[in-house]
Amino acid sequence: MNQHVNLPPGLQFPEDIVFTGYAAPVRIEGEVHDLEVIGRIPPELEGIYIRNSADHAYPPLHGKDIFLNGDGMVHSVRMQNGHADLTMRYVRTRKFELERKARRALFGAYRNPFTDSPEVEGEDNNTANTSVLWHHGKLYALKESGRPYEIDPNDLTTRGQSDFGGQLTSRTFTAHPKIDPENGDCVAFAYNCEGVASDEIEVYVIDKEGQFKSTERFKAPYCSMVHDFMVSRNFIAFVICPMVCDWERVKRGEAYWHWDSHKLTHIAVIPRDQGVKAIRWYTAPRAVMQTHTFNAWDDGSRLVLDHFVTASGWLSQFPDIHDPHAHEMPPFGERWVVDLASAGSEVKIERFINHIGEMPVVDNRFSMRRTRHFWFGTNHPESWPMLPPGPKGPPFTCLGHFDEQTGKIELFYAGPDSSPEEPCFVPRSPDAEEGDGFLMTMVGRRAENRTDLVILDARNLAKGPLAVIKFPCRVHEGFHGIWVPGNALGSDRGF
Ligand code: V55
Ligand code: FE
Repeated sequence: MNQHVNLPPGLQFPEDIVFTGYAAPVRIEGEVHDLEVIGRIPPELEGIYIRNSADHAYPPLHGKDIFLNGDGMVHSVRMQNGHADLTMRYVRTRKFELERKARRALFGAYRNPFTDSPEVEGEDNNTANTSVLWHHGKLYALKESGRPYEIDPNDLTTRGQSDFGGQLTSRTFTAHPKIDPENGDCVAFAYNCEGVASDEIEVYVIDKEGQFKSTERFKAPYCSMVHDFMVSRNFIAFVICPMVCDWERVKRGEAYWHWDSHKLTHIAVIPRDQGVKAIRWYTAPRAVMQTHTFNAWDDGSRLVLDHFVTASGWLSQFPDIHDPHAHEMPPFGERWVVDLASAGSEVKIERFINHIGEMPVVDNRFSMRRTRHFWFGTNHPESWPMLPPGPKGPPFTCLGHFDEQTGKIELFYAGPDSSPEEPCFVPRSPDAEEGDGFLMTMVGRRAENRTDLVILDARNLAKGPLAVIKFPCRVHEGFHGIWVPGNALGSDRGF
């Protein structure tokens, strides 16, 4: 409770779910060397775990905001010889720099330039807050509404906005690029290529030196949020969901996205060897929203898409245009099968992980082919109590591991008042078999207002942590992270 309601407003964050409790802005930058370690960090773990988060630097211009609109704050935990060091640093976006100078928020609602202060008209609102990409020896902070920001992997300082040396034609770039494990190509895309409400999508192949091998453009059936996509050995697939953007609504100052369940969910299938000229469109049997993807694979006659899917949009943030009272539905793990041989356009849907979950992960050395192991964040209310909902809904209490060969799901329960975040798989060695390695995740210790990084045996989650790396403070809840092996960073980085 705010006990100072009789004082005039100064610099205060709102008293709502986005800005209080474990979700409250942290805003602290710096380093902590030699974190406390309970147990033993496996000696194979030599490298840096890096992840992105949305940590509002200033109270919102219009009194409230959604959590997706916080400023990009990158956290890294560098591990070597059983030691761990934490670094936390804001991405120096144009938005961050302008607001820091003004000592207040200047940009308004999520991605809506019509709600910004006049003094930042025409300025880039990118928060760079969603994920990080390590490719061609460079680290980038990504947000789907703008261009990448290059970050120094050593100290997380910002080198500047990047268009990959003039090669990126879109004004935007996805936060979910995929690396092809066979040749190191980065397969990526951009939507809203021409800015607000644009229905243009571009597809890129970037080689391991950072050179664009191809840029191709196609039009979506309507403008919608294309947060993630899927790549198999031979195909690229986009699931176009009716989380729509309409220029007139944006111009009136409304939310950037609305859920329109009267529209169809479309699937675009693009053969990687032929590109967008050979695009084929399929339709899902009902209007649903893809949240995040595990992986895709094909076997000549079928294209298989494994992902989390919800029967509604993200209604707590982006309203339903037909039913303002509609409830947000939880995501389940679904397998969508596209029959490549058939002339029809329907996809077959099965619930292949019958758990509410999100933040799906596979062993990326085996992605684009059929994988055996699947990890995700989840809950198991029959065994362990749910936690009070935060801005993203109920926090996870568990991580799950689905072994498709045995058909079993094994859970790691993080403990009372504890919430794991997106897991990150790290192989034990470059040539270890699929799934042989570690799963690491930030864990919110909510009662203590603190965060840990927990390391598990990826194929034995129920055994509990191999190591718990304790932070002396809370770091803001995040979205997506990666592991960069020390040998990829080179000896000039101290590895
Ligand atoms: C997502 C996250 C975003 C965003 C749009 O997780 C979609 C989905 C952190 O920002 O802007
Ligand atoms: Fe995401």
